[in-house]
Amino acid sequence: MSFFYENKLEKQRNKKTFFSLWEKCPIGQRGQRGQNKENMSEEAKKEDYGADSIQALEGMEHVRRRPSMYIGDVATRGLHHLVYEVVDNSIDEAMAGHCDRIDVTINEDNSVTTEDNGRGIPVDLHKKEGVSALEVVMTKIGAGGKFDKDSYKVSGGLHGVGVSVVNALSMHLKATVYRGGKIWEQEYEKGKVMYPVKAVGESDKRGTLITFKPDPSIFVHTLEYSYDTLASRLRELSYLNKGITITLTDKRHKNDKGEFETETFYSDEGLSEFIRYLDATRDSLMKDVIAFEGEKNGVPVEVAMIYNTSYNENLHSYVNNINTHEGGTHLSGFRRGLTHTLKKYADNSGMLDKLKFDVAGDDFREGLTAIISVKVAEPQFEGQTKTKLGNREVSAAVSQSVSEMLTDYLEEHPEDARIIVQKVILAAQARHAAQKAREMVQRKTVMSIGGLPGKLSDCSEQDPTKCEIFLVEGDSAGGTAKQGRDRLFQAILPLRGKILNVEKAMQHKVFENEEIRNIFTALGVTIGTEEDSKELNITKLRYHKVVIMCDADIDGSHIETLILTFFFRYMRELIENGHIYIATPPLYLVKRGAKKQYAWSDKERDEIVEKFGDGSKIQRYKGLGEMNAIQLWDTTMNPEFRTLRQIVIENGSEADRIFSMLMGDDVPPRRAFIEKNAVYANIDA
Ligand code: 0RA
Repeated sequence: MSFFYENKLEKQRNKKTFFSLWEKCPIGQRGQRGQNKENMSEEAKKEDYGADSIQALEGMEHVRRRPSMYIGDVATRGLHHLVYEVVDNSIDEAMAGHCDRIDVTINEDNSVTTEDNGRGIPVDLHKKEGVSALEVVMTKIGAGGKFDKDSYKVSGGLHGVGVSVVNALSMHLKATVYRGGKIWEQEYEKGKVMYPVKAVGESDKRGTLITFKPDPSIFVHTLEYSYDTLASRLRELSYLNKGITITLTDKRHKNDKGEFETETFYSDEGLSEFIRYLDATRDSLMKDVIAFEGEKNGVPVEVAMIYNTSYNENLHSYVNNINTHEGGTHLSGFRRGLTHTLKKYADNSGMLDKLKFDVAGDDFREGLTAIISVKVAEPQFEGQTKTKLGNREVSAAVSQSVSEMLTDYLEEHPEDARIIVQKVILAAQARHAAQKAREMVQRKTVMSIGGLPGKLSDCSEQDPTKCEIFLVEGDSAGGTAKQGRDRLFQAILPLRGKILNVEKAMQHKVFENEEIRNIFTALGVTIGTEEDSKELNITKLRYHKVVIMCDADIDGSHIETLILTFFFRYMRELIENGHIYIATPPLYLVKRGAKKQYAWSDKERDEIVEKFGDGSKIQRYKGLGEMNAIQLWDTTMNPEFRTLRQIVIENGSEADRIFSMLMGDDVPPRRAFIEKNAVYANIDA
């Protein structure tokens, strides 16, 4: 089972992604990223300024001083956000019916070029500003949208801030517009115009071409684009906006055949194809995806869904192409419409008559994979990560659309309808069984102190924000960690071997599992309320850092995957709130005489050997157990020197797909993935 974390070994210091799903943020000494510094640009750090002066700042200047306010952060996410921002403008053109092709290229120097065949940004004189409209679009914050008020901007990145923000945060940007038979051009440095818009030639092409190079003084953590990250977002966009051809080309290196890696994303059917892509490794209960689109009270609603044999609910919701991780009114509208319609159908069918207990909302969504995509003219985003839709009116619009369209569907497809109701009944029965198991978890946690697992070595600090818990593979490594830790703020919970694969287990099996119950109780997390049996309560979370610490080998990475799968399916909020980390123990110790140094990759090992010279001795750490308590503390647990990788969900639907593939039943796609990603094979050889 050698499939995890090549990146950890090969590139662990450089923030690379965890097969395109996870961003690894090195924290601690290597790649220090304090919260405050993180959100401030270099320029802002140099100069102190008060609230008044912010208002006086010109828009572009403000973007450079407070980039995180516009693009979320200045790490990997923000860097990629620049591309999404430009592409969003092209998507807008496409949605307005003027564009059907978008080409994205990562250039050799990590600059990015996007080209579309839309109308081209207007270049004529902007009356109010007295310069070319192109210049206004590129240099005025908030001017990025269309000028004609009829076409509202529905697409938009995290904040939908416009290309001028990309311009402000680029050391260089060149805009080329093909429009009215001519080629127009303008260049900028850090958002400042280098020369007035000029015609540089003739062409009957139409469209906009933008090349930008992110400013290293802003993006201090990394300038390296991840092909996989961009690819999964562009793929998602192509499903969400059918009929647009989007390409991605990586010009940084060539493959064995001497070609640049390139992919074309195109979807003819949109969401129903997206469902098939996401559910490729699950067994579906019906032949076709249930899909409908419509409009209610001015809200365009698109839904695609299918039931599969799994026990998981996978709902992915989007507003204006933005993944709304935290859900919101459109998602609750969908749930309500679905429950209401299926319940009515099931009641009328008589199939529930023999059931001795009630069917709950959850039961209608077990084994359901669904995508809800709505377009909202003025979306209000709320929640911790501003990905929760707040617009009240959307709830009724979605719920009514879903009710109407699903009612018709069930009437026209009685066979599918029967399959769904049967699945619902099974889910209700299983939930009934799970209830008791879950109550055991709850009772234990509620009773606190006395209820803590016997295997937990707790810390003495009471303030959860200062506390860490290490989930350690195996009792023996657990013992070492217990000796090596700082007992003031570090708790240790050893886990026995391989924890349950929750991807394949029914809920009640999960709650009956002792290791999993220990995790719940140790963390102080409870689950289940009257209305929603899966709702998490993390308000009593006892440790704000939950660190998974496994051997740096094949088994260790498998256990890491099992634990991450558990958190992803059962405590996703902990991941979303940034509480889950992975420890990175070293792979080697290189010694020569009194000199010694640890290495986290083969490359690093070789560099140290070179530095130390002949006579260097290399010790390979096969597992945590080979280190003594002091070594484990020094390399892996001491906050001053360790590297923790924070687990971040970069793309929710892609993460879901990969987890179901890795942990599910379908072998061939898993093997293909492993072969593409594995590196342990040659490390252990
Ligand atoms: C402002 C107005 C119009 C189009 C655009 C901007 C526009 C922006 C971008 C950014 C990337 N590609 C783009 N394509 C178009 C409307 C133009 C008109 O009315 O002719």
